[in-house]
Amino acid sequence: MNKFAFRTTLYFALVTIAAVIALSGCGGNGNNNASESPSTPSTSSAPAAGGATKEITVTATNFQFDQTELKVNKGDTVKLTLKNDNGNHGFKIPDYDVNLKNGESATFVADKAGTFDFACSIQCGTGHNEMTGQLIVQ
Ligand SMILES: [Cu+2]
Repeated sequence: MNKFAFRTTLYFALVTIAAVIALSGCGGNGNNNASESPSTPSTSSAPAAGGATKEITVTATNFQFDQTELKVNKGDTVKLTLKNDNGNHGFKIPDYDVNLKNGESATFVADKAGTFDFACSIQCGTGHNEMTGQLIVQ
């Protein structure tokens, strides 16, 4: 009885040691992979957040904007301000959820490349429909 119990205990002890060695080997590899994976996305997202900051003031008159083409680089932080010299005009870029009234500013990250229309957002008079332009994110 005692001998049998001792052998059984010894057997389980050996199995347990073998299992611990096997698990620690796998666990070591798993930990290395896990610590590399999170660092990869954080380095790749860093350049997007590190773009330049561009401050652009668009001046509106009856019936045009002083700039019809705004060029920025993808990843830039853009601070847009609308200034009305005469008339009552707004400034909208629907694709970037920008809609400004006179004197207002909007700051956004140009994270989508492409050409996006902007336009006057206030029905300002006869020339309203000609008050358009494009934001070019390259
Ligand atoms: Cu208008």
